[in-house]
Amino acid sequence: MNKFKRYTVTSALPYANGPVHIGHLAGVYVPADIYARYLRLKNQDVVFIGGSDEHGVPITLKARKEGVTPQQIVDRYHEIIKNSFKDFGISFDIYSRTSNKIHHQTASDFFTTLYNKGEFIEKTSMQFFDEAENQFLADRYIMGTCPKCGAEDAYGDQCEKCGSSLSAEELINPRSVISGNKPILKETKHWFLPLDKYESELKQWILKDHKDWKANVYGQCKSWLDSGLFPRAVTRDLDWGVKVPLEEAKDKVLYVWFDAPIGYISATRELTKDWEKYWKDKDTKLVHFIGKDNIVFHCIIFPSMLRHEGSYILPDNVPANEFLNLEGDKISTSRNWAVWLHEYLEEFPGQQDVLRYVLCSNAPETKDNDFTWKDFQTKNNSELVAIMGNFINRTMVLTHKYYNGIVPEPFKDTEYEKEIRSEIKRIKHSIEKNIENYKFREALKEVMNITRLGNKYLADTEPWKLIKTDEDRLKTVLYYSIQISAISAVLSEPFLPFTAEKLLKMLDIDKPEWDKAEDFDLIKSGHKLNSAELLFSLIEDDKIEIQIQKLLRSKEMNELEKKTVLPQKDTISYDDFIKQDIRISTILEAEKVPKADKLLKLLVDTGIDKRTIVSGIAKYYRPEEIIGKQVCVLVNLAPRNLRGIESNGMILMAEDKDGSLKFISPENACGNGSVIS
Ligand code: B3M
Ligand code: ZN
Repeated sequence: MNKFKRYTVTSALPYANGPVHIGHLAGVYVPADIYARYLRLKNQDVVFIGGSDEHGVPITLKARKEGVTPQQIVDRYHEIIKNSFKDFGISFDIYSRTSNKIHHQTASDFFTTLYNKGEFIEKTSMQFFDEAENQFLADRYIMGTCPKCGAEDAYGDQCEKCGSSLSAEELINPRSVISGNKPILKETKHWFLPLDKYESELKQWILKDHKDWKANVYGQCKSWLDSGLFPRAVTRDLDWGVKVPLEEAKDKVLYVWFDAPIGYISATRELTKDWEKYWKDKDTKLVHFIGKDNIVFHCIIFPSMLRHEGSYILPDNVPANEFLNLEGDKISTSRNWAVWLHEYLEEFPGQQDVLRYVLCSNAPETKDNDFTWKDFQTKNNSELVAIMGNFINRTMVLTHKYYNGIVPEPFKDTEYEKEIRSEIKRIKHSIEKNIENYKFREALKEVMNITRLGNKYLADTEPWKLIKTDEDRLKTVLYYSIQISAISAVLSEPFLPFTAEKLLKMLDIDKPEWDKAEDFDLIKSGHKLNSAELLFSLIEDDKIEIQIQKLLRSKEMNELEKKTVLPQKDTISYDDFIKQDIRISTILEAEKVPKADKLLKLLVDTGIDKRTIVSGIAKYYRPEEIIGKQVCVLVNLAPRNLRGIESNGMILMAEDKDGSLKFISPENACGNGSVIS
């Protein structure tokens, strides 16, 4: 790791059109935070950059849907996202936003430099245009049938069903997302980055020089490069975004994927006057943490921009993760199939590290993975509580019990202590190697091995027996257990920062340096420990059940949305229709039918007479709430016998999508017996 003098660590800028969920966390922010925290503990010069992506069609579409301005949307979600990251312990050095002035300036200048160097191709072409709305339909403003898989709701840039990346002209039956209209084609001019011209340098840089990249990243790049690159438009006919700094393009903005990655640079400028060394010095290691859907932008397009601007370094690595699913299903904002960070923080206060732990140990590093609430509970109860929490607690309690919390003087090391020293050294080295190779799951496993080792040590040496038989040995065992506790506080910090802090407080020491965390003298004999506190607590079934129920409700709502209206029945004649005699009637009495939980027995005034009707509405109405209500009654239906009661007619009901029944009542009171026709 000594090849580099400093580190610039970026994490994808989330669109400020919704809150952050566990998929974002597991894919990007948890690994990036572990990496940045580790580097800081190693005394490296590091900036960890984050911010909201506030441009692009996802923002304007959301604003349109809610009838507010794009600025209102980004203001709202930027706050939510920023606060939830902070409360979750994502240790950004800056969390900025792309609507900032400094960003508009930086992105605009970047474009100008490329423009002045003659990098762009200018091209006039026909693009979809919504005549009624007087607007070009860029990216997600256009939908249609996917030419690859036939899905009817593919966007102009991508089909979410099959994952193909598309261009708008390929869509079958294109329609405007704004009006639903069939678009026309209209001429417009745009500026393109000639990726085809960069193909061979990209092939060299990625396929030859970066064989070290993760297999999923390398593989995706290879398939892009193998199928040939094309010029890519970096301007759009939209009014929300960074204005194109050209007189002839006053009504156009930069493509969101042109300006967003420049946001990393703008944020660094905002953070420090010394920003250039983090972006322009070849002794700086630039690492982008992203999700797999962002690979092409960070491995092909942005590096091409950086290289041809001329003054910037290129990323050393782009450790993209695959996707995290939730309870076996793809996480989806529109279907509300997600665990939202801001909600988790409210519902599990003080338990940030449990989620950090579960997301890291389950991170989709090499393939898509699944988050389940049951697994969350198990990982907490049988790993965090039973291994780490248990060891620390036993060590604290024993030291308080036998030595009033004062760290004893060790007597003499045996073979066992020598083994512990070398095992801790091995673990520490393995954590380092794994973090530096972006294998955070493996690293976390090793972190747990520290206290696993501690537990075994206590079980093997049995201090509770030693107190009677061999106090010298007892002192040695407790001394070592305390050192193991301190070592685990340091080495777990990147993963479990809240726990590490709590543990250091219990041990009453300042955070030791990473490199010291293999010495067994982080805490001196004679030092007094603070009182013991539990590091983790058991998560009971009912807490998990609440979360599962919450997801089930989402699922039900989605099913309902999906249910379509029944098709129309066969045509009937007017004569058929007027055979039905339907009258406005008032319910006079209502009572439950014994032993029939669906039925109510009603007495209704039909205007013609007062009669009894048995109706299957008991699940939807209580008897006392419907007395006096006016309803529609089919009065000439042949009498039927229901549970021994003769029913003379039928109350007309509307059946909702979920199967529930609702009365059809006149808008204003009507005379009983009024005919419905
Ligand atoms: N906002 C896309 C995303 O959230 C985009 C990332 C920008 S990183 C410069 O997937
Ligand atoms: Zn498709």
